Amino acid sequence: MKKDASFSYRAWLQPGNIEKTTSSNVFAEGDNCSFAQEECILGIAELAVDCDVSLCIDEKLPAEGYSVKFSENCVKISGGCTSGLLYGVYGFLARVRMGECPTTLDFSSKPAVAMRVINHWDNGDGSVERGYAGKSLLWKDGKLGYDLDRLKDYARLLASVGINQISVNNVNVRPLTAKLLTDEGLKDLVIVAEIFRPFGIKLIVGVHFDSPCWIGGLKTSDPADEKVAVFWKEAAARVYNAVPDLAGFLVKADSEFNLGPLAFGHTQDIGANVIAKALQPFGGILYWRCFVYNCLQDWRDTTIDRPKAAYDTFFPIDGKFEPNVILQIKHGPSDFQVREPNSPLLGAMKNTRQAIEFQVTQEYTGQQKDMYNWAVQWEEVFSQPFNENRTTRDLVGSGKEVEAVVAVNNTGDDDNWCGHLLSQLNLYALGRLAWDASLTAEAITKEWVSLTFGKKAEIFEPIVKMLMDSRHTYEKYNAPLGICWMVCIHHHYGPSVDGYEYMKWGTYHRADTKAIGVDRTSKGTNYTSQYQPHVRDIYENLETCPEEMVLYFHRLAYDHKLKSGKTLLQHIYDTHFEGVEEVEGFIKTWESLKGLIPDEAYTSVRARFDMQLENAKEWRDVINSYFYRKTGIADAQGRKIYE
Ligand code: GCV
Repeated sequence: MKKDASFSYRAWLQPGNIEKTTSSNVFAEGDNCSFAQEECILGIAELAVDCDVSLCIDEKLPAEGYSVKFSENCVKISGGCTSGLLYGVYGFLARVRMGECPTTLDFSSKPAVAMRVINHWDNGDGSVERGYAGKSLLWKDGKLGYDLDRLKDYARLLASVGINQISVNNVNVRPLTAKLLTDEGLKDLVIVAEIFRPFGIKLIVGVHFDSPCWIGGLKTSDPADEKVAVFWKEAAARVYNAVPDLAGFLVKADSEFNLGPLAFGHTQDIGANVIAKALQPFGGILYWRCFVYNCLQDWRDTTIDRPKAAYDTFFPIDGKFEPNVILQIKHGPSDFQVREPNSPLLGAMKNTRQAIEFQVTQEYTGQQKDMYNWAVQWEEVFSQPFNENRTTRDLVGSGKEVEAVVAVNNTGDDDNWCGHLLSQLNLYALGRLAWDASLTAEAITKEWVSLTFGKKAEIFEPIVKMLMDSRHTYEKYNAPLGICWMVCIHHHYGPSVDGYEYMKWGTYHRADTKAIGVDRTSKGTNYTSQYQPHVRDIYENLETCPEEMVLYFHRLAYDHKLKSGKTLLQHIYDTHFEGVEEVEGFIKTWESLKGLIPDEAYTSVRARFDMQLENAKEWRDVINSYFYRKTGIADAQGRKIYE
């Protein structure tokens, strides 16, 4: 039984979240509308606008694009294909829900990138790696298992923001999920594909590089071995026989204890190409992740610098990949930290297809206990320069250099999908930015708030403001100025300044009593040389390096004067005090909404703020005490710092 009467279960365009007024007629012109028709009619009938609506396919439109136009007392929604039509209906519903009058509508839209992808890090036992919203929506008891209605609602949520591919299992493939390539596993995959297909969403399967041994009975997974090539060909044929419209496979190799080509003395292209060739007869894509680094580093060795790993591994083999390989590159060279520069690999390879990878789930950004608007950070990511003429937004917006936007999802079987109700915004934002990279975080935030809470100023304005502030507030009480990684080890919530400092993972701040940071300029690890010359020069020079990430590139003394005139140390103290005060401010704002928004929404978010406040205080006190103890220098304002 659907629970869509409950606020927490609902999200932006779910039927039931849309107010009914009067009824309208919906006409579908031509049989080829039928695929999306049921969903379109359902949505429009729920909305019930005061005019008729006609739906049609217009092949002259861009394939997934659409147009919406009112004329002669009828809103005509046309899509370039059935998915385009569906996106047109969602676009129409969103505009009306946001207060536009159907009779004035005249707009068209098309996606910037062809592949708009959500990766699930869901395990066969129903747990979700870095998941903060309950159990998996897709897996139960060792196999694909789900609540059918819920999964359909989920498909609608994703399609309503233009997502068109999802991977169904964790990139850290374990024996249970490796079975997806077997006849047994495929039975379930067929059913899941049927649920997502009407919403224009294709499935991706995460596969383990060692599958030839794990499930193929071979003694090696060496990609140069002929038997291994045969294994992959047979596996691909079997999967495509069951799910002919599968988008492809996704591989995490040579990373965090997952086997890869390196183990057999090969470069990444040799490993990827054997699988890619097996997918070619079926038009399948191979997403190959670039998160390749040595996670067994010696912290004493200052010559190795983890952020250099992806570029060092992949740039030299640009052009060597099969045409159906897409390299999936995390947006930053570290790992979805609160502040880091963009990966120098993005856009650098001229002859290799690329995807940018984001995290919607809040692994390092408050784990859906703390409010965090990723869209603000993604806008900053898109605004970073690629060279003197272009930004990352241009690489994505052209749909050429970066052909796919991928993100690790933040949903689970919690009633409100995301654990923190306000984290729904992040999933919404990801879809919107993948569709149109030129959208601002503010525009997207306003859309989501108005779709979710309505547009009454006394509700709309404070919620938008809080969400817009949330990323910088979180950053204030987190690791300072792009230093990264001061988190508790393994689970990554809360502060532990030296948690990773003497470990193998390559994530060091190297703080001593005088200074902090790793010199990544040409005088240090020379990481800066991986950027295009214009950008390299910006980061190389302390004067031009953006201050908010200065500690990513430079090692600085605590008494270094920042542009504000404050010392580095005083900046650290101030921001950590401010972060807590701002969270206290969020709580006051939220409390002013009591009675104005549904109780369930009010109560659940209010409870999250208690957790956030505790976290912010913990960060403030641990970070400030750490630096006070290192330096012995007191806060200029004499505030309480624990000794
Ligand atoms: C799926 C980080 C996370 C891991 C994750 C990995 C990845 O290291 O902590 O949980 O593994 O990134 O992106 O593969």
